[in-house]
Amino acid sequence: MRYRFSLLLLVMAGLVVAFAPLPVPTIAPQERTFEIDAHQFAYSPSDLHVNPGDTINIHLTSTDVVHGLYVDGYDISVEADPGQSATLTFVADKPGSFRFRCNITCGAMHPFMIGKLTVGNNSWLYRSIGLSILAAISFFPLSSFSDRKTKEERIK
Ligand SMILES: [Cu+2]
Repeated sequence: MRYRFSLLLLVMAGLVVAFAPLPVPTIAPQERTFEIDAHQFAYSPSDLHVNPGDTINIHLTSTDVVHGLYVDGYDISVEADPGQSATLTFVADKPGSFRFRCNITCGAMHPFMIGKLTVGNNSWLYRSIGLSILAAISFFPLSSFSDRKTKEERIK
């Protein structure tokens, strides 16, 4: 009986950790500008962090051949000619992690020309850490309790 109750409690705690809405920090949307250099075969910087609702200006400058920048999930792109800049402006209204990549074939290593746009914090990371901690905590008392139970049953 106590075993069932603690199991139920753990399942409920697990559901809370997995699905409860995180407190949303009230950050007013801002306008952010990123100067990104594109060259064979990388972006610099290649890791962008923004808050949901931010207006993003990406100034893409190519320092060698023609490069593009396509943002997965947002389906938007921009193209920069050699030595030129181009600007991509959009509102980061979808939270999550998105890859951006070159969409103009620029050479042998072109498929590896990628970067990452993170909109908001990665809540799934925190949730999975929370769940694994919960699993680690729950394993010991539950297993010792079920051991005791089987011993009692064996005595009968
Ligand atoms: Cu390319």
